[in-house]
Amino acid sequence: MRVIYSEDHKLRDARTELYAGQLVTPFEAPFRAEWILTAVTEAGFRDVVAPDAHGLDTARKVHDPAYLDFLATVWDRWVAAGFEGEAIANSFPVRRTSQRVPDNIVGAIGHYANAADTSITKGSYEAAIASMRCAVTAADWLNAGNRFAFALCRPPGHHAGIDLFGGYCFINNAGVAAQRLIDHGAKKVAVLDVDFHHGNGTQDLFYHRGDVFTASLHGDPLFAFPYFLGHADEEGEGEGAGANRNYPMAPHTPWQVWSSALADALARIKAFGAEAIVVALGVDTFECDPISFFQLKSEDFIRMGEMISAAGLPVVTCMEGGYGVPEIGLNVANVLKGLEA
Ligand code: SP5
Ligand code: ZN
Repeated sequence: MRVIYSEDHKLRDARTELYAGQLVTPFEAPFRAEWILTAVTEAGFRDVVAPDAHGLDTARKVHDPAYLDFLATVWDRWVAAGFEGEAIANSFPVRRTSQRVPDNIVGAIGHYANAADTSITKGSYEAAIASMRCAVTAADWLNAGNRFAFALCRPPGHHAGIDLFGGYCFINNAGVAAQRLIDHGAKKVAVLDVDFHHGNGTQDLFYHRGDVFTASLHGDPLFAFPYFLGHADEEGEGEGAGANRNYPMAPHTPWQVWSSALADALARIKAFGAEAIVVALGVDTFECDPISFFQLKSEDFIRMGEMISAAGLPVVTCMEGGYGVPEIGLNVANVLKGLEA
């Protein structure tokens, strides 16, 4: 298992997250990656390398280039407008409104936001690029003929859509990794999203494509972020019809129920003919996660890795969510152990 990690994740260290009507210290913070890195190396995964300095070529195939330009410039535009706080969207192009991109930065940030939980700061873009580079470098490890890579991505990516940021995500790392595998010659790949939250961004990227199967196991959006996507009747459209599968699950879902959804997803990934799996790994399914409501225990993450490995395909794992508690490191290491078992 090669581990790809960049210190540049620290460039994203926001002070604010709009949560429960207050600006709190963000759940998605640098300590997460530090704890995960420490735990995986202590568990014996010592082949840790920095990512290659990839540009945006692969990202431009899954994101709107104008959106990537927005990400690159939003902080400077926010500062130029004279604002002193972090950049937070507060006006949105909702039902029955125009989808033209406003010139005004407050309008532009609202246009490109799918949630107001994600404050943009100086350095957020640079950290997002480093995170994406981890994912591309991990995909290339598979392209070179290896079976497993772990991209210790931070910030996470699975809520980032074609032209949308939010849910702590800016560039869809797992989506870029999937594209990278396709560009290297894979005819079909799958993104398997086991983060507690629906992978709305990843679903958006590939909803009309027949070459990337997307599956997400998550808290039912009737009760959980991102609220507006992730229902079981979203199955893909056009070329992508039948190539998206959602497994929304109720509050307090335990491993026994969750793992039968995983078994179904893996069977569909095999039937689809995927040549590799990109796992969008959030460990916010853990029973003690501060913002989620599933009941997975630390040992369950070993079984999770084993089940995914039993599909017999190469696997690139990209870090997504998992918050607050020290066990996030152990839980990630357990998945990696299960994969290699
Ligand atoms: C990558 C990832 O896991 N992103 C998640 C973003 C969630 N942001 C909104 C958090 C709102 C949580 N509300 C839960 C209430 C618990 N009492
Ligand atoms: Zn999550």
